[in-house]
Amino acid sequence: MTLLVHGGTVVGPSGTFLGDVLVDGETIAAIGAPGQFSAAEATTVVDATGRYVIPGAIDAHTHMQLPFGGTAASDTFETGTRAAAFGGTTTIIDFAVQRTGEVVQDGLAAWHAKAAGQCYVDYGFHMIVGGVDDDALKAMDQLVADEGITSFKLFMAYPGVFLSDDGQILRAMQVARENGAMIMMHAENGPAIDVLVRQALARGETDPIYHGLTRPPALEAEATSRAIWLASVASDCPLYIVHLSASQALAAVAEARDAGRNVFAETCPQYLYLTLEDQLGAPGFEGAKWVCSTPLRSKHESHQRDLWQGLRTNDLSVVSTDHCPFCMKEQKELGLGDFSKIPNGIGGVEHRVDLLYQGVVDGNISLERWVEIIATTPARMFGLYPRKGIVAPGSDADLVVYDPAGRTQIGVATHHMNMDYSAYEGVETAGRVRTVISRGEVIVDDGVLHGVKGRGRYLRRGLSQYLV
Ligand code: DUC
Ligand code: ZN
Ligand code: ZN
Repeated sequence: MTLLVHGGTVVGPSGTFLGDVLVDGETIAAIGAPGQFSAAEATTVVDATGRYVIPGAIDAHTHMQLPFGGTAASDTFETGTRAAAFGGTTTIIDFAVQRTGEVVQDGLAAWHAKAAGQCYVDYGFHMIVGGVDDDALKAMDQLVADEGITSFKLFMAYPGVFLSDDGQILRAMQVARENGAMIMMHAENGPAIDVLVRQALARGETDPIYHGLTRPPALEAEATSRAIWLASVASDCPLYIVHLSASQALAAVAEARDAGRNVFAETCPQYLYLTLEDQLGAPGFEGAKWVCSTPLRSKHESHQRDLWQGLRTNDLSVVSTDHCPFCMKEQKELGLGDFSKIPNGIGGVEHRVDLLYQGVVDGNISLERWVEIIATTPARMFGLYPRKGIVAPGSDADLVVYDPAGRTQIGVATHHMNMDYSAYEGVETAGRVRTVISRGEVIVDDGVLHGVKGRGRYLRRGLSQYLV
């Protein structure tokens, strides 16, 4: 079975060129000059004339059906990976969860059970270690050696739920330094935030905007710096700051990177486009739609400008979504009258490719950088490269044919995520996903789903390629 994508412009981090892509089975067989391969001999032909051919995008941060705040994220692996496919994302890396007192391997088995047979695209797992103890530390070694899980998320926030104290963080970092794994850090000072939350509620400040105001940039910056210093004590353990939103936290990452440290960071589309005032501060309870942590930041400060700059300078290496959707009805509504009870999360797995392409059109990033931050770097960062993240012979034939002349309307009426609202309702972006190919199979074409549930495979990952 061969598939030919012809007439397109292949885009990768190292350049852009007119080229035809020949796929044999599940992998890319060759890339040739336009017209080099015979269309008559291909089983399937995809016309990419006037369009970009990019590697299938990789969302390295999703939370399908995550139990949180008395409910669970509303996308299952089925609905979430289907939405991902529509948006040109052909790989997700989701977070399996271990909580205090639980066995890490049991948490992993539970995540495999949720995902197996459900996914439209390929998937891997990071592991959240919510209870760092002797057994959990041993389990980290076992997951790296046997399970293809090479990254572990720790929390400096959510006391009593996920939080690790500094001693636990240091011990996990020491283990990661030894086995080569990446520590992913939710860097917010949770105990200090909880004080501010209690004080706000005591003053009668219950609206969603207080979620943001009680999680100020200083408490993201403090935790980010602390994580960086703790990693230095663990002999420069590889550290990846997730969902970075504040300029001050970015400055700490940039300083560490300038010093040559194994420190990396991601941001998310919501921090690049949405703000504390315009979304979280929407009238009444509307702002609940945008309650996520870290929170949206003030438009009167430098955050968005600095985040785009960080993407250009590589102080921010990746854009992931932190896809963690909750419906307004019966989920976000749990926090009516008390912002601290609003489940934290925004759904966005379907729109990252388009929202970041808008960044190209707006002049914030180059075309090549777009591909790098949505596909190539996540693959290299999390041990999937060169199988994923690049259009090259031998790589999985995960391809997106992207139409720069198209437009994408974002809204609840058209999206495929299991959410009763859209965080980007009414937004229209330049560009449109036309054809999505996963391991040689057209799974979405012009807005029509062709892939089937269960075709997505679990990916065992290697170590990050960025470590020294
Ligand atoms: N942040 C969120 O917004 N949701 C889930 C967990 C997290 O860290
Ligand atoms: Zn987090
Ligand atoms: Zn997350």
